[in-house]
Amino acid sequence: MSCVTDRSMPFWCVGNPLSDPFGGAVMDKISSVEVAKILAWAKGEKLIECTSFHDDDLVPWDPEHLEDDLDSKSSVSKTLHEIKKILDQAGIRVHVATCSLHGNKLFRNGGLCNPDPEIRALAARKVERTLRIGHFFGAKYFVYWVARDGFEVPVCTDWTQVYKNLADGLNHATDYIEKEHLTNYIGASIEPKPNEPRGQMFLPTAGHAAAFIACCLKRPDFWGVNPELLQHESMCLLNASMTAAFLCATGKLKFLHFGSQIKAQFDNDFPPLIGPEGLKETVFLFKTLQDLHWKGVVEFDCHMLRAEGEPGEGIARRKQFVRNCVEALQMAETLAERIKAPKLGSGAAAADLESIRQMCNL
Ligand code: GLO
Ligand code: MG
Repeated sequence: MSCVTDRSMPFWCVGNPLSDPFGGAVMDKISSVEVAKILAWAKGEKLIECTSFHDDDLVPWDPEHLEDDLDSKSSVSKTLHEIKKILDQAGIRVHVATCSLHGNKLFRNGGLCNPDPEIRALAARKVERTLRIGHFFGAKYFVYWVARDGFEVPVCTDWTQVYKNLADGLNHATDYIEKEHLTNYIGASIEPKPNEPRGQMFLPTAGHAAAFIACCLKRPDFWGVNPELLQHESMCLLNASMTAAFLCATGKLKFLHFGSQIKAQFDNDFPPLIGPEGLKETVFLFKTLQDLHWKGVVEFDCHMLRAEGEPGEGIARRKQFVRNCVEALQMAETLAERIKAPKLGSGAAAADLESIRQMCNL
């Protein structure tokens, strides 16, 4: 039995024109409306049920007009309505609204944890606008990804303020949800990451995030964690099955971000099962989730390989990318189902070999 209730493909993964720190975009940039049309196609093909977005994926942000979404005559409001019409007609639900606090250079030294109170206030207003946009689309979750809330040089970091500022920023988000009656949100989630874009991030692992929620936030039951497996775990040599099991045991596993990764490298964000490593970890992850009877949303958070982009063929390549992700997820689940319960205590090496034999039908 599949543990995946819904498959989500975010705007930022489909829209990506494939640039990296060493070279520019290889594919055509497409508008958020065009991304919505690709998602609508994917829903029609029965590949996905939902999507997610950063505010900036849909519409530009102007710090001089912090409430442009509320002005029905603004181009922001018009674009949001246009996108909603496409998603609604296709029957795509919105899973997550997340606030981009990493792209704009104003947030280069952090968003909610920025040492400058004026930038923190601006970040809070951007979060409010994102929450309103998410409400408009009926998003189920608000997500905080640590992004630029981190450091390179510990002695330049005001450790007396970091976690207080972070708690204030996240509590402000839930206060705003309550005050404005944004009842579409059934929860909020923290996405931990060890590093990149900062040298170190303030919530590097699922354990840090879960402890922070329990000890520092006003509404711990509303908050959970969405780990990114394999990428963020494998970057710091943690094991995806253990993270999933830990979050299930603590009742904090909200949903998964899913992709593939070479261990201890920069954030590869390879599509699932793609790349030289990770097949076994991915299959074992789904076996663990099946054994734990977890059921939930799997959201692809990965990107086409830059080498696979083809100038002039952006739409077709993007559609193929969505299909590949979904097929890889099905393969991982099918392989996980093939593994019969290993005899616990039978010797780790023997159990491991047996699972490979079953997976590969040997
Ligand atoms: C980057 C993260 C990022 C988040 C996204 C949602 O490494 O995975 O893509 O998932 O901003 O909050
Ligand atoms: Mg992610």
